[in-house]
Amino acid sequence: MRTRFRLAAVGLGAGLLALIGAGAAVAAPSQGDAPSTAVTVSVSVDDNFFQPKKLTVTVPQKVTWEWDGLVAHNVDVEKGPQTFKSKTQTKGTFSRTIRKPGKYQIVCTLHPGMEMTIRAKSGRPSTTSTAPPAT
Ligand SMILES: [Cu+2]
Repeated sequence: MRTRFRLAAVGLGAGLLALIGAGAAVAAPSQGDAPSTAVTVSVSVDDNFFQPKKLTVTVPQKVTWEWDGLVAHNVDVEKGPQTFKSKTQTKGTFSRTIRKPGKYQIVCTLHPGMEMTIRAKSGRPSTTSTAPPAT
C-alpha cells in the first residue's frame, strides 16, 4: 500500500516536471547542455519481486531501487547495454543512471524468477556523440 502510493506520487511528479521541461526546451533550445535528470524513477525491491516488473524510460534516466522487503536481495543486470550490480542488502537504496538505449534484463541473483525488464529509449540527442550540432 505504502509503496503503491509512493509510486503514484513519483509518477505525478514526473509528469509535471516533464511538462515544465518541455516548456523550458522551447524557450531555450540549447544543444550540448546536459539534459535535466532530476526526475527519478523508483523501483521497489520486495520479497521476492520487483515492482514494477517492466519499465520504459527515456535516456538518460536515473533509476532508484528501494528495498522494501525483509530478506536480502540484490539488483544485477544480467543482460543489457550497460551492466551494473548492487550489493546484497536488506534495506536502503541503489541508484544508477541508464544512459544507453536498449533492453535491460535485471535479476536478483538470490531468487530465481525475481526479475524485471527496463526498456530504455533514446530521446534527446546524446551529449556524448561527436556529431556537429544541427544547423
Ligand atoms: Cu531477491
